[in-house]
Amino acid sequence: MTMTAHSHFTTARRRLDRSSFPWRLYARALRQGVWNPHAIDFRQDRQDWLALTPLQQDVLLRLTGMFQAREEAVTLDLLPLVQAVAQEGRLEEELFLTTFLADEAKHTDFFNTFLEEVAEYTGDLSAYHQANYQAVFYEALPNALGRLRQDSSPVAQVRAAVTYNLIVEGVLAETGYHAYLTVLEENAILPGQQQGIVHLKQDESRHIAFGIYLIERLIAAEPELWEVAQTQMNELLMPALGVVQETFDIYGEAMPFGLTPQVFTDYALSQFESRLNRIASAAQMTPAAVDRRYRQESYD
Ligand code: MN3
Ligand code: FE
Repeated sequence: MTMTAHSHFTTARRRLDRSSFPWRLYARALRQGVWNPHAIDFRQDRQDWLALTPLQQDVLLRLTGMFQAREEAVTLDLLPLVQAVAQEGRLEEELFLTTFLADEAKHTDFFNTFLEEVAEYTGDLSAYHQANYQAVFYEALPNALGRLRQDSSPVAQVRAAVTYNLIVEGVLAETGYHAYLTVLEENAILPGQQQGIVHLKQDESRHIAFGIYLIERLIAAEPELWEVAQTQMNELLMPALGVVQETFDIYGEAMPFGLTPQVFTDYALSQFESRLNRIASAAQMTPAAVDRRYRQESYD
């Protein structure tokens, strides 16, 4: 569908729907999403970095190398979803999505700043992208989102949101930052990096909330899409968990910081399961009931 003319403007016919979930997410982004990676003081982080062992540095560089490319990927790949939502004239959703894309750009900048100011790393991080990581970030994510350029059908939107919000952000980003922050806190290192990760976690939680909302909205309108969502999740859950496993396999018993794969996978799976249940419930609801549930829930 190519839009060549506007039939009307939402804000001419009505005012912004401020009790809608997407508008409330947008309002939250206006309050919470205003942080500046360049205002973070990384001086102590640099001192801490120099006191780490080479193996500890290698683990943190590997994680950063994975986080960095992931943030770049989600920055590069989001636009077709924004466009699909815009084409449907969903103004409140698009307002939120403008903050979403800016958040991802900021996250890309944040890890880059860490590499420059703390690790002072000038090498190529691609070697840290192993087979499962490549399957998700080099293939599955750009495929699912890029598809929307030719086909913005509800099926393609569900596949895109499951891939982007539930797997890449839900299983991988959220879990990665949770475990990473736990390590930094327990070892009392990298205070600037800790501050940034706290912001990133808040940002990601808004993004994931939007993705779940989008998937529920689509499934409530077309319950058959629940099958599509499940198939997409089942296809991607193994490579996503494989990203964790292949990272631990590199270090074996020598893994520093007392890190275990369970810290990652237990958290990932419990978050994933509760979201799955929530989405499954939308398949039994009318679009109006889903909308009402979101309006009634407190999220401020
Ligand atoms: Mn991000
Ligand atoms: Fe995100």
